[in-house]
Amino acid sequence: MAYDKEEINLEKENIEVDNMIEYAYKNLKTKYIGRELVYLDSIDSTNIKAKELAAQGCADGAVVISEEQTNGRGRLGRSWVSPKGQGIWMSIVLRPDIKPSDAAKTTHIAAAAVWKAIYELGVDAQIKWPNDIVINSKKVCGILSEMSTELNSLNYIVVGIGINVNIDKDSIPEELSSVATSIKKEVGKEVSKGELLIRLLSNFEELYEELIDYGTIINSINICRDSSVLIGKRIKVILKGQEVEREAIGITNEGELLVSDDMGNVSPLISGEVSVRGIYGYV
Ligand code: BT5
Repeated sequence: MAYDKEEINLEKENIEVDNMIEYAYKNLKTKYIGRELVYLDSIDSTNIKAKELAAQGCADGAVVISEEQTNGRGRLGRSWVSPKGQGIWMSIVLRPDIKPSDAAKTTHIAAAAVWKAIYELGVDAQIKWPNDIVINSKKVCGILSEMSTELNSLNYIVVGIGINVNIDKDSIPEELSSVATSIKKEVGKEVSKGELLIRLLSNFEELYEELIDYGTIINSINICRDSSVLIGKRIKVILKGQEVEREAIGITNEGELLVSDDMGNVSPLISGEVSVRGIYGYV
């Protein structure tokens, strides 16, 4: 793993962390995901930094991870709260030879990889299509995939993943307390960020290889289906500003959410075009 000493200022700043990076450095067994690792104490957004590095030619699978983000970003210009030392705030740079229209598949791969990593630590979570992981109906992780394209070709994808790992109840802003939670809050004890990180990176690599080798994401989609919090529920779909009620009935092999209206007409929703909010509370 390339370890960017320039960017590591643990000693200089005398920061105490739970050895996440040291642990990952010793235990990570991936072939290329996370082998180039840029570790930061603080950054505006790891996605912004990852895009800069991607434009400068960093390796496929390079990871940017920061102890805190001062301007973490969600979708559609929303913000992502990223308090220092309490979560995994990271971005993966990918250079797959796929069509730009397939880039959104990396969000499903990331969702499945996060879900599996949390599950391997003994915690039961669910996936809320397309980009959230929830525990007990509250959001514990969000994913933001962004891409750079030229005409019909893809330069790179940046997959941003934010996981609330050891956030204390008090560190979640009041306005988010009804929708957000952390793994620590749900299981009642601290979780190793290092262990979660290496499991996430190795799950990601394994699931991503299916896309590279076969052009499919069946293994990821099966995880998204099996742990889906939406399938079988009535949901609100905000489609071009219009709010309608539908039943979520499945997820296609391509990653679209299948919804049915009251007449039984089934249509696929593509991530990015819609915003899904449940009728009862957040989910
Ligand atoms: C997301 O957007 O869920 C994508 C979040 C991606 C964050 C990662 S962190 C590393 C990388 N670098 C970045 O700058 N971003 C990525 P969206 O579905 O739009 O959800 C955003 C909404 O989630 C906000 O409007 C809040 O309501 C809520 N939210 C904000 N911070 C949260 C947190 N820490 N935990 C749970 N919910 C949060």
